[in-house]
Amino acid sequence: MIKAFIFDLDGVITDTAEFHYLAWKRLADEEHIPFTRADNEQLRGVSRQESLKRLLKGRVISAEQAQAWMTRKNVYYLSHLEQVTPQNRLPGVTEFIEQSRAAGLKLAIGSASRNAKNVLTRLELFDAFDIIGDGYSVVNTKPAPDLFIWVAGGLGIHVLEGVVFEDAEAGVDAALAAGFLTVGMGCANVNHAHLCLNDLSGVQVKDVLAQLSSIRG
Ligand code: B16
Ligand code: MG
Repeated sequence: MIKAFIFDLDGVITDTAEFHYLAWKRLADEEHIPFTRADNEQLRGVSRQESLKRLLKGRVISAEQAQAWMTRKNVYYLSHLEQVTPQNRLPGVTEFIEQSRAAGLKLAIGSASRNAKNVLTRLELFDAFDIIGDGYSVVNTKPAPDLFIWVAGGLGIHVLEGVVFEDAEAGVDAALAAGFLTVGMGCANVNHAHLCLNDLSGVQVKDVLAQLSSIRG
């Protein structure tokens, strides 16, 4: 029986990928490292540290320099976050959360971001979830299953009782490795999920539950 929905944040509840791009791009330009929007797609859902590693494409920098660059990128990112309001919730999110609550489901966030609580506060959704797993919750980040298992523990559910909504390949990989049912959002990089939705606009919770329940039988 499905008891909980666990949502990734960036790409599912809101879209901060553009802000991540602008922040990494500024850093890359300052350091004369080529970085394109296509490169940015490879950073979806992975941690800040892994993002830097992918941006560097084999270039070697010291641990101190890496730390300083990540801090600088985050300062740039935070300056973009200042413009985030509830208007930045993705289509259908508000209604889908309300429907899920009305259906008696537990709700959680499972995000790789260390800024997740800040973003949720700006979206006025901090109190909408029973538990928030973020970039501080576990050591091993997506695609490792650890974060979603941590969230399931906090919710008091078995992994077989949860559904993870994810927009990133690494996120669906993590949820599948943990044993959850998965909904791929945006469909581009997530066609290995059990179900795929373009967005949550007009989506009925009862239909999602019916389709996923039929998969597990
Ligand atoms: P931060 P999600 C992820 O959020 C982003 O998709 C990814 O691009 C970013 O590198 C990661 O958070 C870490 O973010 O620098 O804020 O800690 O999709 O897992 O909600
Ligand atoms: Mg995401």
